[in-house]
Amino acid sequence: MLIKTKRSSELSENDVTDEKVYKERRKLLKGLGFAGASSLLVGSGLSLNSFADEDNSSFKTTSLEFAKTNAKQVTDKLTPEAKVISHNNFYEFGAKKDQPIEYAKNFKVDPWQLKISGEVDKPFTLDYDQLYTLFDLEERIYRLRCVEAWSMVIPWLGFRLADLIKKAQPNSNAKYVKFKTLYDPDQMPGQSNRYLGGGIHYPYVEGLRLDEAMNDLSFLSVGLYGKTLPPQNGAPIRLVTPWKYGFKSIKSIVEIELVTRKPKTTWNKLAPNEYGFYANVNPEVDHPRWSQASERRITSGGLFARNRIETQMFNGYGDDVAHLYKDMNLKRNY
Ligand SMILES: Nc1nc2c(c(=O)[nH]1)N[C@H]1C(S)=C(S)[C@@H](COP(=O)(O)O)O[C@H]1N2
Ligand SMILES: [Mo]
Repeated sequence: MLIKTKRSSELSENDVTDEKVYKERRKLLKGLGFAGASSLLVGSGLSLNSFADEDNSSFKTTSLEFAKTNAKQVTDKLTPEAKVISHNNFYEFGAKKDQPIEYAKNFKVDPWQLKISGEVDKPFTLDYDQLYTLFDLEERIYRLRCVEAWSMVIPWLGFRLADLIKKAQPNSNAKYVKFKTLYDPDQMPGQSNRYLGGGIHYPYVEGLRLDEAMNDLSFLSVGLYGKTLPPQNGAPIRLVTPWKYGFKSIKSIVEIELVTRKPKTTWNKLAPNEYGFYANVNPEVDHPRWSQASERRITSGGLFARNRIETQMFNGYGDDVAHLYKDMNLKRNY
């Protein structure tokens, strides 16, 4: 069983959520011997879908064991799981928010291969099971701020991107990290149907500067709300960079390559004046077509809930990341 020591400055899960359902489910899982029994249930054929309440996807998610605490928790109320898994941007499965849950429900994630290559001394490839077993999984509750000015608070499960990169031993030519989503038009209807796929040129690609990638906040997520990722959220593995607009958090990754030159990125190629390489959340730099000063927080409230909040610089993570950009003009490097 995996226990991580808790720093006194850290908040526990109790401090950050009153999501009773979430806790009840965890208790239930523990009671049934799921959490902590075998180190991992992935691939065992066991499914928790039978009591995964309102989930209407036929995709099976599985409980994962993880450490409960870490350094980066936020005090915001969690966005309910039902909303996290039904309001998505994943254009490979349709450009409308309610399409991915429908079009991704038969997405096959096992077998999977994630390749780490490029300017490294020890390239390697992970298979599906290794995504969950290579590193201890921990929970990170992060804000996710979409460039479209809505946001959520999501309890992710996963591990530091830095841990994966260190394992590959980058050489001195490695300056950037390039990410690629699966290209499989047979499974991803948006990749062959321009209308569904929003005019994006696939595969979806993203990139980070190496120091951004090595920052403690940069996270590879393999789960949310205690279970493996549903496909619409980027199964089996996706990036989460919480101080950047959501489009940097590339889903269903098959390749991570260490490179020397700044990689091209999907939204920047599509509309370079609207979406930059850095894409740091910044309330002072508006999108050409709308303000970034505030956002709509997606909560348990209904349509008329008062959920308009001010957007924070670096999405509130400035203490961790502002130093990465200290000599940069953030208006120019948007
Ligand atoms: N491959 C891929 N990754 C993607 C996207 C996408 O369309 N394709 N959408 C991005 C955008 S715009 C956002 S806001 C987040 C949404 O993540 P979520 O659906 O898990 O909330 O995923 C990002 N990752
Ligand atoms: Mo987004």
